[in-house]
Amino acid sequence: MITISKKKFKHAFKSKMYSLYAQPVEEASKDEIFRVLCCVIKDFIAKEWVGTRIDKEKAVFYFSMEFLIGRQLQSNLLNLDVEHEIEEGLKELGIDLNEIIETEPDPGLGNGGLGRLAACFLDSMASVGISGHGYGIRYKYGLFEQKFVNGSQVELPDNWLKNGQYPWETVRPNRAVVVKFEGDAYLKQRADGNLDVVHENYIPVMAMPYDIPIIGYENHCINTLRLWKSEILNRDFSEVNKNAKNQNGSYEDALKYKYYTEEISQVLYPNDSNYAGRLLRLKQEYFFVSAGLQDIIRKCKKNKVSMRDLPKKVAIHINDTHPTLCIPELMRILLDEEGFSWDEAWDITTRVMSYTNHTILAEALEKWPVEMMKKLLPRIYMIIEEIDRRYVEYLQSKYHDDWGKINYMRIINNGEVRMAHLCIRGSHSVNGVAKLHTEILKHEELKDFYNDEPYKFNNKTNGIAHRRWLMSCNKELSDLITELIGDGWKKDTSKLKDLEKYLDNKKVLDRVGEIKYNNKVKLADYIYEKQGIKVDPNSIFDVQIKRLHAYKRQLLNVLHILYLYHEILDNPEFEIIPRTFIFGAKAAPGYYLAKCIIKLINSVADLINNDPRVKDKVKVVFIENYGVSIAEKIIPAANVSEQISTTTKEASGTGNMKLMMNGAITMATMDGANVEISERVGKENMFIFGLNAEQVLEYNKCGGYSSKDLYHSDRKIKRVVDDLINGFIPGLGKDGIAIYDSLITYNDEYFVLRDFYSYIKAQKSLQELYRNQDLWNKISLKNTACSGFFSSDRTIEEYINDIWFKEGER
Ligand code: 26V
Repeated sequence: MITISKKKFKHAFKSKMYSLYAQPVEEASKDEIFRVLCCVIKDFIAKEWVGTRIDKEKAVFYFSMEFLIGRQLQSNLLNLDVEHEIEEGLKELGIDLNEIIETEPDPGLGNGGLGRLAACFLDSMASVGISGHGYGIRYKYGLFEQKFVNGSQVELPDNWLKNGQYPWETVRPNRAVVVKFEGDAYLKQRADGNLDVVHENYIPVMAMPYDIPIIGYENHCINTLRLWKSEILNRDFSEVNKNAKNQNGSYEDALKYKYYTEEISQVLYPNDSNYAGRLLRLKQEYFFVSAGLQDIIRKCKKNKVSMRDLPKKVAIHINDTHPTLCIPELMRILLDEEGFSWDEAWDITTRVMSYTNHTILAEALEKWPVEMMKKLLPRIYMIIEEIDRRYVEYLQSKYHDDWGKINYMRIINNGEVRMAHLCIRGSHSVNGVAKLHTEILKHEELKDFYNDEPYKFNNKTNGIAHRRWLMSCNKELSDLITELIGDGWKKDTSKLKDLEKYLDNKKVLDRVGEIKYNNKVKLADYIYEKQGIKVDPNSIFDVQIKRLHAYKRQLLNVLHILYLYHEILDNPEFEIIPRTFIFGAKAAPGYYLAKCIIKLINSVADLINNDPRVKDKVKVVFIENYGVSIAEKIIPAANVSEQISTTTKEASGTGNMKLMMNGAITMATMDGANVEISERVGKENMFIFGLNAEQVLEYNKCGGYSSKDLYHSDRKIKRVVDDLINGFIPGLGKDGIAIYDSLITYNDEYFVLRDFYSYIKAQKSLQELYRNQDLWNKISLKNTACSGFFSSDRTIEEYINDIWFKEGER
């Protein structure tokens, strides 16, 4: 283990301050202190950060367009087990570590669940000690910064790199590779009769790797997240220059070329549900896939791994369909550069690749126009065409003339390349991210594929890095747990179960309540400081934090708030335990309805928070710019976890797991991983409501229920819906009309009104439970005790055993 004594640390810190900034510690700004601290830590780990060790063990490469890693300082200190020494050392230098932790920028290189899951997986791969690495894009601008102006969302660029350099990264110019776009690709007959592949007049783009260390928990294992930046190719790659366009052209051409290359890693697409078929997005996808694969092949060669043995040494994971091009790119390398036959190359490729599906929303499925792909990636398109041709041949041999089925399943159809189909065909494993989601994939969305190759399909219920989401963000609770059951749970979260011994221990339950209260005070301070709203830490903190999307039904939550407001106005004696409703959510910039819902929540907040008749019994807070760092403040303070998606629509959810682990009680539909949560904690220890999966699927088959009938037949429903359009909510304006239309004119696609009463009823029972603080704290502790299953260490072990490693490979 790396050991850093306080003395050694202080010495290193002071001298690093001089070498970087030529000044003594006393003169340094917080940002400078932060940067120096990062350098000192990087120096300490330098010897142990050795790369992939592919000669000795099999390596996993996790390809993802998004890695939402969050701040690294605290997590690195924790995993290196040096937090105490460094905190004390800094204190002696007059520096408060917590303040420095807060100055770190939060790299927003992801949209939400999928990107955060990738980050938790990196943490777990390092912590269980496998050689598992991430490949992604070093976006200059991450997910936009959200501001509210008159209650509406406004997006500002997320300039996380500020002065150009992220202190945790190391650039490795000697590992740069060239990615080729456009040009002409064709087969040419050689004198001996064999075919050569020619790709000429292409546009070369340089992929520059920036490495971030991923430190395992107390285990010496340091892996790498390698993010690629796109740059112009300005060195003498003579081989490349021979073939490439734009190397000797005009000044204008040079500018165009510069723009063409640099644009690729400029900005993360802020949309996580609506696939738009943009050329730049396809460029991004091929850019990092090709760079990553060339890098892997280079590593293998350096370590004398024969290409035939690739599946024994390398597992490549495709995180949703965005890195699908891994499949044809590996085929290209094996066919064109390594001289394999098609069948050999295909066998190697499918044994290396595995794929995770993260959504069944039809609008998120990637389908690229053939013409676009042909022009941008001529050689890759030829290979996809051949994969499709052979697939059709295979399907025909099996299903004969059932062209309905064949056309439905094939990869290229109607002038589009369907990425999910390519992934399924080109991988040996296809997994969903929670039980229900996987069942829906097998029996509904992908049923033809499942019936055809059932052995490929499996479930891997998501998980979360408990080190970040409990040990770091909720130290007080973490210390209490250790005091009660020892610290074995930190490396084996199934031991959290031992907390059940204390479920009837009044003293322990009081401490659980006290810790929650302390966390609520901290959050209340943050809310006051940032948004000027006073909230009462004695009220119930009811939290819904996730991307804004119609299917996630923030609207149901706010309609319930309006319902309570009416009840209070109707009857000043209305019995209600004071509640603070806390929202955090970003809407995709082009998602109109989602933005209207943001405006609605903010307008309702304004109305209710300032109405003296409410007497502070209800407060509504929409926390601006929700992201990883803000989640770390909200989650430990939550009493209630709102997981209220339309059943079948949320593939898994991971916020639900974080909140449960921190002792929040879940209000949920039986959707995604809420099902597994209920299996672990018991239905009696959560609040379940709403249509179940069969009912939703049934309704969807027959066009839904009639929201108009329900609206006209129920006074209370009509009242809250009418609030959207009758001026009851000041400032809402036309945004209310769009929401009204989604519910009434367009027949409430997400069953908001259909589930309304069921939700209200569940909310009433929740309030009753809160009256009994002992019982509430008991259930809160029970939630933590039963949350061990949701550590991503468990998830990663399952990926290792069932997908990435065969017997003897670990
Ligand atoms: C989709 C698209 C569509 C095209 C434009 C860019 C873009 C970017 C991201 C995505 C991913 C959407 C899928 C996703 O994030 N799914 C979430 O994955 C979580 C981790 O498995 C899971 O917990 C959530 O339930 C699921 O919604």
